[in-house]
Amino acid sequence: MLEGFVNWPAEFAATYRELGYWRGETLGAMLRARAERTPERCAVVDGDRAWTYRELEQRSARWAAGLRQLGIAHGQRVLVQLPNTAEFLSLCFGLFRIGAIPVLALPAHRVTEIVHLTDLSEAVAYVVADIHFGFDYRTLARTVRERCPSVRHVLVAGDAQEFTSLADLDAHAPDAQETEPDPGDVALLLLSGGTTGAPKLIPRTHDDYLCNIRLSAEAAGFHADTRYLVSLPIEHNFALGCPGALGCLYAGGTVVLCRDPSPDTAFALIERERVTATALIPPLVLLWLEAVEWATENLGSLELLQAGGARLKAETAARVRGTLGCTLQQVYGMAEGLLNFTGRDEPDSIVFDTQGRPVAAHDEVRIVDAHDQAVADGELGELQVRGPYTIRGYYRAEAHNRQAFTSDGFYRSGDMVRRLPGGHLVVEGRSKDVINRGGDKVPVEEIENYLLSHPKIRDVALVGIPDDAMGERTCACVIARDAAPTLAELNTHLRSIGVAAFKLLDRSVVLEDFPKTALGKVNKRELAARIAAQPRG
Ligand code: J2J
Repeated sequence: MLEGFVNWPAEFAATYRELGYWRGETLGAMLRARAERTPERCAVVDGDRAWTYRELEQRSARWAAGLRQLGIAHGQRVLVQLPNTAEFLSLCFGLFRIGAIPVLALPAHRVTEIVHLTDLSEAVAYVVADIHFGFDYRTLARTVRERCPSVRHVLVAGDAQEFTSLADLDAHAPDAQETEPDPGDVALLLLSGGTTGAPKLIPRTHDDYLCNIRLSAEAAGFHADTRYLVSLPIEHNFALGCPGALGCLYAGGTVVLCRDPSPDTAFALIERERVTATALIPPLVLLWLEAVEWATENLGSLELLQAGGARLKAETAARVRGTLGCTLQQVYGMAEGLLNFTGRDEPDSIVFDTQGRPVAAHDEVRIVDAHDQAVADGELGELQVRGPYTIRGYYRAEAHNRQAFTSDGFYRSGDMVRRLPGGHLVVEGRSKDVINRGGDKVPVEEIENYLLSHPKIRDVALVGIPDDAMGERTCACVIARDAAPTLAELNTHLRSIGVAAFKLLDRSVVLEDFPKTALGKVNKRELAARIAAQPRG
């Protein structure tokens, strides 16, 4: 058992097995079974390359052998930061086969996040692309090598320079005798978007993640003819397993990889590859709806658009069928587990105005007040959940887990929701200090701490300002020491620390003091309302 992993209590595990949520299968075995059933079907399309199920399976077997040759063993962690490429899949399945654990970072992450995740997971290897969107990840890898003693190997997709080429893994003959991990073992570590402070890691087991994948593939109606476009970063839970790329492989369909979700790139792929389904965050839904007006590509193959990550406006939801010609499915999910989907056949009032219902009958969702007491249906409260694919604790985060989970094992989501009589949930807001910038989660405390190290800042409060396109944007409210810092100065400071671009500030204002609550804390609600009412200067 991986140290730092919080397992489900034995009686819950037994129930989940008995009820068929956990089926004792590993992710590697899932792919093998598909490759045996339909070896010649196309599993993955990446640019001009297309791999059948047999090819993906065989490649992952060779890569598993290559990874083992490097000394990477069962239970060890490997930090993976790749763009949406076929290599991501052969690497992850190679790691799954030997029981090594991919830690999934986003391509947008920079040195601060990567060093933190590497140290937290004590990753033995770091896998990157050479250059993606003008950024040279080998530079980042050099810093990680210097600062993180656990990292023994850097593997690079493309021009490896002084590092090991990922393509070299392909030269190995598969091991005759592989030892399968246990289905109850941790299969992967996902990144949390929703916690306060430094990013946390979310351990998902083979059993629980396959349950997540299967239930979401069913809810999305995936089948062998599904052609799923990976528009969002594949490392994100939504694009990876809800149902995402893995759910598409589970259903025996074809995964089409898209390097970026711009309409230019994505529409061309939808036409060329006859894509049937994809998933987007709300600002991209808006962008695609606008772009359709002038697009010349034929998007007629698209049957299903999933939208999630942040609240989709009902008016936007209502435009999807008429403009893109496909069914909309709202998805309210979290990397910690719980998934809610609207049904493909549900009435517009549900699909436009709610964020769906839990996908498992044994998702135990309770909506509570500030004292953890259940509120009546229809009342606003915090969503807490436990269930067959919801974690019982973050990885190596004992102190944080005591706050983030209740004593009876419910995850405190921090989401403020309302439950309608039919069980559908409406997400109204958040009790946690995280700004949801169109699906990208900005951890407030982390950014405030970085800003406090700026010499011109005496005090700072980061607030979310409502925004039509993004849902929220960030605004730093600053009390200056003397001369006021400009927005550009603050962002230069954040950049020099090395944070993901989506965490840079959209706006800054300088104030004399902050409004306070009765308890003397900064009243962020009032602060945000004041800023929102101010014209931009
Ligand atoms: C409002 N808020 C939402 C929605 C997530 C599918 C879809 C999204 C994620 C995800 C995911 C929302 N409306 N439709 O993992 O599998 C906010 C909530 C939630 C947090 C989780 C998936 N869908 N949210 O966004 O782990 O606040 O996962 O708790 O990144 O996003 O963030 P994350």
